[in-house]
Amino acid sequence: MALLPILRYPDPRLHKIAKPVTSFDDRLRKLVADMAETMYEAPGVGLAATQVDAHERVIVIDVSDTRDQLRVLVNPEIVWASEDRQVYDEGCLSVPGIYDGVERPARVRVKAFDADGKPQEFDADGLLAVCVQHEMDHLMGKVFVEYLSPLKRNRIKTKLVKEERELKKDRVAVAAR
Ligand code: K1U
Ligand code: ZN
Repeated sequence: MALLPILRYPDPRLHKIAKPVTSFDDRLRKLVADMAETMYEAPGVGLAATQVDAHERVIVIDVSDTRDQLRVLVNPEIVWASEDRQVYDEGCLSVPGIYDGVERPARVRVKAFDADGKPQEFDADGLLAVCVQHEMDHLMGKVFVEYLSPLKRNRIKTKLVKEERELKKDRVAVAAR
């Protein structure tokens, strides 16, 4: 298994649209295992393949307190969404340190495959519903800050670009030692 680098907003690769998985093979199982390790280490409750620069419809999620209930969603689809909506303070491993409220359907029904190609269907509410929708947005090239006002989004972009510049400077200084 391996830890994968997570793309940081505003990296343009976060806006690529992921393609459906066509082969349920060892390569897919390795991607899933590496994504799960990366999500647990971050730590996060979800991760989409887009965030690790793999543009395939693959998501890992674990919203359990015990961190032992991994869900692998390959080619996920939302087949039903409730009319009632909830606002949740979302975070994102690609937008570190930023949390803000996003309104989405409170409950969804999801169809997907696991890493072996076995079909699954389940209803989600609470954090699981939020997380599934947030990760499925990533697969469509959408980052949660796009739900915020242009003013907030631009402030976040400026902050993260500055942080990235500082991180790069630090890396150069360490390499030159
Ligand atoms: O997509 C991602 O970057 C993962 C993201 C998922 C998410 C969290 C909350 C609301 C919507 C989507 C995260 O996991 S951010 C980190 C986080 O919220 C968290 C980390 C450890 C324990 C509990 C929460
Ligand atoms: Zn995210």
